[in-house]
Parts: sequence; structure tokens; C-alpha cells
Amino acid sequence: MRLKDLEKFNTITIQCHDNPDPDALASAYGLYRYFKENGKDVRIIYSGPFKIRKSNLLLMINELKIPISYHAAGEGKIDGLLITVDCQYGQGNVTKLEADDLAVIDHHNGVTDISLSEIRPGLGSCATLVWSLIQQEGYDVISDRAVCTALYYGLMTDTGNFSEISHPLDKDMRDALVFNEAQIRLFTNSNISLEEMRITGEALAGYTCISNYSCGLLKADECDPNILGIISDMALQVAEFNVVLAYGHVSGGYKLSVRSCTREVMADEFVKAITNGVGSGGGQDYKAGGFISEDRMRADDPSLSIRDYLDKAIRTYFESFSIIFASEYRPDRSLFAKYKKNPLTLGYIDPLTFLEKNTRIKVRTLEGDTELIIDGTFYLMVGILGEVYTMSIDKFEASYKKTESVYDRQLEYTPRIYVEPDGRVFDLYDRINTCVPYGTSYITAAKLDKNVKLFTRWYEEKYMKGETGDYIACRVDDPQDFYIIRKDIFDITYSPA
Ligand SMILES: [Mn+2]
Repeated sequence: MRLKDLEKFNTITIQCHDNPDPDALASAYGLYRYFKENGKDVRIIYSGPFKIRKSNLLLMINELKIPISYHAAGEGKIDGLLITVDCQYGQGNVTKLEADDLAVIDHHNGVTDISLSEIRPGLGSCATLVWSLIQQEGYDVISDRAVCTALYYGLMTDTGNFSEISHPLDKDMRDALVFNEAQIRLFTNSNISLEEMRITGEALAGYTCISNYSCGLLKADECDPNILGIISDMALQVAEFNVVLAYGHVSGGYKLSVRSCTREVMADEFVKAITNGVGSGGGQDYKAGGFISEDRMRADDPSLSIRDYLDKAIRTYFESFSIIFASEYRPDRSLFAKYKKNPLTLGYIDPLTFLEKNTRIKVRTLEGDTELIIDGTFYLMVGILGEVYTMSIDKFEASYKKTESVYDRQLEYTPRIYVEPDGRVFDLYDRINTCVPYGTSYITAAKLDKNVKLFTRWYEEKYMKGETGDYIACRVDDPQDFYIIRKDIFDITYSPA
């Protein structure tokens, strides 16, 4: 859905979920300003048993002049269009109001039969979704300082001060917004209420430890997600814990905040495993967040408690993989077969065609950000799924032939380059040239029969993850140079030799 599709309505009411949080307020405000500029009769409301009293929310409303009003139950039907933001109409966390027409804009998991809906569960905040929707229609967000500040604060609080961000669009918004720093500082320093301080203290005091795995588990009373981040940050400092999971009930399920300080567990991978099939999760190597849906968790066993679910999921996770150090690995070589690389067209980019030498850049892809300095010695290669990696020009010249064809693969997110010092942004799609490999190269590889974490010889800080069905490969001319190739990539890239 595009916002344009909602412009046939002249009277529009935007509803935040009950107990609004900064993300709901920010999302509503972004939409409000957009519809206002388009001449609509628009307002923002919220309902539920409680009126807003948290000090950071009151400051946000007053400082940014967000025109939100409380709608008591029984005030009657809503005229025109009702849009629920940061929540979905009919779900438990938002009071159901009658209206002529309905729309939903949200970033939580869920299915709705409302046709006017835009739901993107991969995003860290609903603010990010609103940012992209209003920009798509040409709204000049950057000139609207109050909206920028609101959107920034919405994303910030929904992602544990940005530490749990995983989607590149979230990062794009964070880097693009021009916000009022003094106001953000003001809101941040009024963040915790006395009640939340009590919740934090009780969660810490009630810790449990999953034996054998140095994994701390902390249960908090219902609270803002950013309080869970405070709890997990604090608990990770305890010597006995290498991995920490703080969780608390929210409408429809449980929010999780995960921290890790061991190289053998990446927080985002851990939270994805714990929420697999029952919710969603993501983040970075050492900090991540997620959500577990109550309905999906209890699909088979209606009496299952979250504590038992987590205990089992965490043990299953730790028992599901083995760790391989490439330099010491002595596998049964008879399980390895020889494969040859298919002559696939790849993409490459010569950064010197549009950037100066010695420029510090950040390459943003769906997999994450990589920082580099352009020194004239490498090209950026674009793999078959849009993954970007560097290759020395010497190696490139020896292995690939440049071709004239146009790069035409569909990518879920187009890689971008950010120039750190001056903020320039380059969309890479139109700069991708094509090449094909010379000759044939060979590897030996074996299919994995269990999950592994592999520390390559070149980088022992961070593992490559391999799942059952992926391949562990090594170069024919260097038998200790082990690495992992994902099944889907392997099947396209290699054939038996
Ligand atoms: Mn949200």
C-alpha cells in the first residue's frame, strides 16, 4: 500500500496503541504532518484505560507539539478513515473503535484482513516505515525538524538505543535524519520512571542461570522494550554470564533483549534461533532483540510457559552446533568431493570511478555494514544474491574477464556506499559492471550434517555460521583454508567435477 491510496479519504484519524510509546507517537506524527500538508482533516488519538504520564512521552508531546488527544471508550464511531499505527486493528494492545474505513501501518508480525495495510515485520521501528512511506510520496522530511526528531527517537527507543537494529532501512533513516540533539538528550534523561526502576531491580534480583551455558535469564514485569535493554546490558557485566536474555510480556507475546560477550555466540544469530517459527528477531553480534508471539509459541501446547519455552529453546540452541577452528580442523577427507565453479556472470564496481583515493566509506548491504578505505587496490564484487565483498585488482585481473552486459539481477535491497566524512550516499545498482570467470576453478566440499560455527584461518574473532545442508569447502591448493558456502549459493555456483 502507498499513502496515495489513502488520499481518497478527507477525514482521517490516526490511532496509536494503548499506552503509546515513542515509536507510536512518532509514526502518528509523521503521518499527521504528511496528511495535513495534503489538506486533509486529520487528528491523532489514543485510547485504553490509562492516560499518558511517563515524563519522556509528555516532554516529547510538548516539545515537538504532537497534537494527540485521549479518546475515551464510548465516545462513538469515528468518521472517515481510521489508521492504527505501530499496532494492528483488532489486536489486544489497541482499543477497538468503530470507523467507516480502516487502514493499518505497523512493523509487528501479524496477519490482517484489512486490505489497506502496510506491515513490515523486519523493520526496527514503525517510524522507519512511516519515514519511507512519506518520502515515497515526496514529503520533504528533512525540512521538518520536529518530525525528524520524533522519528529518530521512535527508532532509538524501539531498538535499545539503535543496538538492536538489523534492517538496512533503519540504518538509512538513522543516518539521514536531521534532528534536534538537545531535545533527544532531554527525552533520554527522563527515560526511566520510578516504577521502571523497580521493574529493573526486581528483574535483576530474580535472575536464573541456564547451567552449563553461562546464560542468564531475567524476567521483567510488563514494561517498555528499552527497559529490557537496560536490564540485559547490566546483567551482562556479571562475570558468570556470557550470554543474557531479558524478557517481558507485551500485548500478544514477549519482547526479548539479548546480549552476548563471547565470540562463540552472536546475539543476532542466537535471537533468530530462539524465535524461529514463533516470532522474529535481529540485531548485531553482541546486542539483539526479538519478539515471541504467544499464540504461535502455544500452538501445540496451550499450557506452555514462556520460562519453559525459553529454557528448552536455549538448550537446543547450544546443543545444535559444533565449533570448528579451521587451522586445527582434521576432517575425514573421504567425505569431501571435488566441485567446479560455474561460469556465472558477477557484478563488480571500481570505486575509483566515482570516489577519490583514500576516502573512508561504509558499504551497506542486507547483511550489514562494512567499513573500508578506498586505496586503489581492490574492486567491490557483487555476488549472485547482492552480497558485496572486496577483491584485489590483481586477483580480479587473473580470475575474471570484464563483459559488456548490463547487470540485471533483482536485489531485495540495493547496496549503498556512505562516505563517512561528508555524508554523501551512492546507490550502487547503476554502477555495477559485469564479469565472468576465466577458465575453471575447483574446490572440495562436503555437505554439513549438523550446524557448525567455523572460525576461518583468516579471522578468528567472528565465526561463519553453517547450517545443516550448507557446505564446508576448502581450496584445492590450500587444504586448511576452510570456509562455509550457503546451500542456495552453492547450488547455483558449483557443479560436481
Ligand atoms: Mn514500534
